[in-house]
Amino acid sequence: PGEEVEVILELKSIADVALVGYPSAGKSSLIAAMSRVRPKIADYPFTTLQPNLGVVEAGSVRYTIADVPGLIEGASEGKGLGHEFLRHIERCSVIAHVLDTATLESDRDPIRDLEVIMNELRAYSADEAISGVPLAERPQVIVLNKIDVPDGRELAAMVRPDLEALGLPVYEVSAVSREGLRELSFALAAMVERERAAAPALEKAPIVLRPKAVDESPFTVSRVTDGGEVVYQVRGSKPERWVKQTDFRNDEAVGYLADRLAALGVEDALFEAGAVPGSVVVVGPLDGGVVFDWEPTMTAGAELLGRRGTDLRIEEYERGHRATRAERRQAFKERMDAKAAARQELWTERDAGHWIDPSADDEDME
Ligand SMILES: Nc1nc2c(ncn2[C@@H]2O[C@H](COP(=O)(O)OP(=O)(O)OP(=O)(O)O)[C@@H](O)[C@H]2O)c(=O)[nH]1
Ligand SMILES: [Mg+2]
Repeated sequence: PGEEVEVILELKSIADVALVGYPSAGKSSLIAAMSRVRPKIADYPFTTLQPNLGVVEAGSVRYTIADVPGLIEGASEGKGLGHEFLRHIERCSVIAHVLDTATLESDRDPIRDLEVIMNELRAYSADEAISGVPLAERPQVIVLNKIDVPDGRELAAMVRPDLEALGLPVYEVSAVSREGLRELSFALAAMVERERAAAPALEKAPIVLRPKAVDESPFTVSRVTDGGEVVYQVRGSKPERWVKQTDFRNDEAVGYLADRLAALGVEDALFEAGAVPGSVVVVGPLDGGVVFDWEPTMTAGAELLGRRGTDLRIEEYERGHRATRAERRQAFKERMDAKAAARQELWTERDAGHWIDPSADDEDME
């Protein structure tokens, strides 16, 4: 029989380089200028809602580049579909921050923009099993875009020293005039090659499927016919393990096993399956399991009837033992008779007032 499993597979875009930045920074314009993809470009935020994937050729190096939808402050908390978008960066080994230099009139500037995005990357807890390195710790570059705009070029020159002070390579480009793009694409190619050499196993990592744990029944009881004989078969890792661990020469151990099986519900299940005292019960496989003639534990009476465990007769089953089953049944019957007699004696004593049954009903206490 096969096993039923539940699997969640998540597809994440995979690219060597992720273009990351505020909406309208020019990410789609850049991927269009550097590769053959032609994504939608517009002057309103969140034009891109699904990443576009492009192939860049720089000399002999081919690598993929993705323009991730724009991020805003609070993206790591889900703002502006932040989770959705940050997820796409997870399987990119190099992060290129695209900063808009044509923002002079607004309340934004490249330095502040970078800080915001960096904070979001730091706050985003990626799926370590898939991505390995936290986003904020991946190799990063700064791309100052829109230097074709006069104010943009000026602003880029102003902020460059501060950005370089962060230890990140800085490239001034224009997706419109294509200035600086060749240099940028070769620089990215070199970074990608370094990453590929450093982590060759990343893409080839084996796919691990973790089946969701199912709350399965700890055992099954089935009524089977074995060689013309009706046998109640108990299967289940717990009962089978317990039986294997039991030393059947030790009455205490056998009693303990009986208690555990009863607590697990095996007795009730046997009753339900139609087993009666004396029925043949096999715990484990029919061949090689442990077989015994079933004698239900006497929940209230067991303590009163002598040493713990003497009631339950269990024998390790081996091939060839079946012939003796009739004898064992006979012995069992005799023991049951003896027990019935002992029980009768106890009741007689109780009725005579020698002792009080603590489990008896109130009316019996009178
Ligand atoms: N002058 C100038 N404008 C640019 C440049 N790059 C992009 N733009 C303009 O900036 C606007 C936004 O460009 P997109 O490429 O759509 O920006 P995006 O980063 O992909 O934006 P979202 O998809 O919304 O995140 C468009 O009007 C572009 O024409 C550039 O280098 N120079
Ligand atoms: Mg876009």
